[in-house]
Amino acid sequence: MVSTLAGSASGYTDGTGTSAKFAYPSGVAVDGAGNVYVADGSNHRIRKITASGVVSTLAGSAYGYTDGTGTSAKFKNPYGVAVDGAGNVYVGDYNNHSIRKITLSAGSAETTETITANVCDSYTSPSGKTWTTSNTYSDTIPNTAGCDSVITVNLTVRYKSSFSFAETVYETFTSPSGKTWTNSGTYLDTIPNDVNCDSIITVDLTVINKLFVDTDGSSGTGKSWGTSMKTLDDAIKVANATGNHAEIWVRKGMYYPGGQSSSNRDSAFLITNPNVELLGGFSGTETEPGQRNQTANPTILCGDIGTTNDSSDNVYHVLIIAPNGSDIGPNFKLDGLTFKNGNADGSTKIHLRK
Ligand SMILES: [Ca+2]
Repeated sequence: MVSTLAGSASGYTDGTGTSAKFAYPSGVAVDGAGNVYVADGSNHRIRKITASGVVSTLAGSAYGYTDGTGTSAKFKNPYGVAVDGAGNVYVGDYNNHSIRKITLSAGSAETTETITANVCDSYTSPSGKTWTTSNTYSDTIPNTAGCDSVITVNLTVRYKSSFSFAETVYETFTSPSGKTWTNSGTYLDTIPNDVNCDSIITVDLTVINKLFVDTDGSSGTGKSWGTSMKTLDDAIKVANATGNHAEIWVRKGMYYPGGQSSSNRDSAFLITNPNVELLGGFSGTETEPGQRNQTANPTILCGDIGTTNDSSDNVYHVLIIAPNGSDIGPNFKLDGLTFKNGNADGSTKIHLRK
């Protein structure tokens, strides 16, 4: 049965188990307490692995030759390693052509290191302590030689969770996991994370799909009466682009395809979205279509472009409904609108204005 005590990809990282990295480790040796010493060749360091898999750097730093303590010492591609009964470590220092000796200073903390851990729900430290909340912890790992290791654990704990929230959006909602919904409803979604600590969310979704148009208003985004769009052309363009059920609420006033000053007789309000509700007769304060007084607030779609009261330059068609490749949908509706002054006196086929 083979298992991995420590290490993963090539690199240099102290840590626990497979979160630690080595670069071409060669010799290994084990002391009486179960600590493993590794000649970490291409990192030019001697690494120590405790019996519970915590990897630290015993000695060495950059490529070189320096005697000293801990990381102030330097090796060149250490290759072999051995440990005696007193805990002294001997290193075959390959490219320094020398045998190096590492003595342990008894009586003081042997190693101090920091572990960063991201876990799901709980974390068990090398000494057996279990923590369930994110924090910075200190832990002491005793060993039989009395040379304790003191570790600092920067712990981030994430929890398997489920939670609900209500969301009101315009047209579409993209969930944290990337799903997109375009209709009101209650949806379940699973958000995975990098420590396999999934969150299950329930979204109570309200999708608003109204566009507000007011020829006397400002050129807004159309999401409310206060931010209405100025032209019906723009609102229809937005509704056509989605293909979703969209209501266009048009305040009282005169609306000309392409604008009153246009000279293009082929201009028309062109609806290609088969699920549009085009509603007129609003005063600009309503929250429900049933509140309209269409007689008092006429919404007029007018083809009298160019010279006013001269029909010879008017548009051929005020409104064209041409859903792309389908019939109109169940939501399609025209209501509360007055059409006038189209002049279909042309002799050719309809030219659709896109
Ligand atoms: Ca005219």
